[in-house]
Amino acid sequence: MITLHHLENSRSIRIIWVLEELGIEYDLKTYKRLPSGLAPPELKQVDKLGHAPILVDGSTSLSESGAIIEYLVSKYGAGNYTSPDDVFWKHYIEGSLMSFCVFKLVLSISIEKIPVLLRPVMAVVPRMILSQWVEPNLASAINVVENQLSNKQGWLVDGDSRGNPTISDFMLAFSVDVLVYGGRADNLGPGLQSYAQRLHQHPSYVKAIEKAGDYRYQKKEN
Ligand SMILES: N[C@@H](CCC(=O)N[C@@H](CS)C(=O)NCC(=O)O)C(=O)O
Repeated sequence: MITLHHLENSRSIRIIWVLEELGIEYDLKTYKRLPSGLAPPELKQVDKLGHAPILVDGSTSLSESGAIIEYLVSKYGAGNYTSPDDVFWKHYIEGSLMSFCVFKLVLSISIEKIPVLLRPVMAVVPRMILSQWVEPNLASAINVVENQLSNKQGWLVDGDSRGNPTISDFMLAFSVDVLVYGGRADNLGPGLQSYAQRLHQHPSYVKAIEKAGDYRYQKKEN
């Protein structure tokens, strides 16, 4: 039996989606973040890295969402859910796009935690890092994805031969949610916006969100 160790409001939604899309049976163990935003210490007892997601399949225990997705698709995907183009996107999404998303989130939160009266002085350095390094890099990473998605009606690399999402989409979904619904990115292009809408109507993704517990990265109902 497969067990997925999932942290609320996190990348581990990617793995819930893969499990739902591939129709794999699994146990879901959901953890809440500590008030600091970190994962609770119990996750370290499952895997020494202590980060979500962690997948346990019999005697195999894996962390790193990209590795878990590749493992599930190659073991349970019956040759589907892949495209030769995944090689670039799976690394670009986690290595470049997500890195700059995380830098932006961490620096923005740290600035917000500085008492308002002290911000003009104490926020000078984090604001400089944000404006000179993080934001330009994040904007160009977003642009790379937007260019790929513009004029597309389907998946990031057009799906597999049966029209299923591929590894690129399983990786991208969380980044799209953070960008489109996370409230910290302005002026996103129509490619990302419409991809987010399609994703949130895709049955297995809808199911993944239902199962994910607290998940703040979704369209707010008016
Ligand atoms: N590159 C890793 C990132 C793992 C990671 O940082 N997970 C976050 C959730 S999005 C986490 O566990 N955060 C809690 C913490 O840092 O304590 C992956 O793709 O799995």
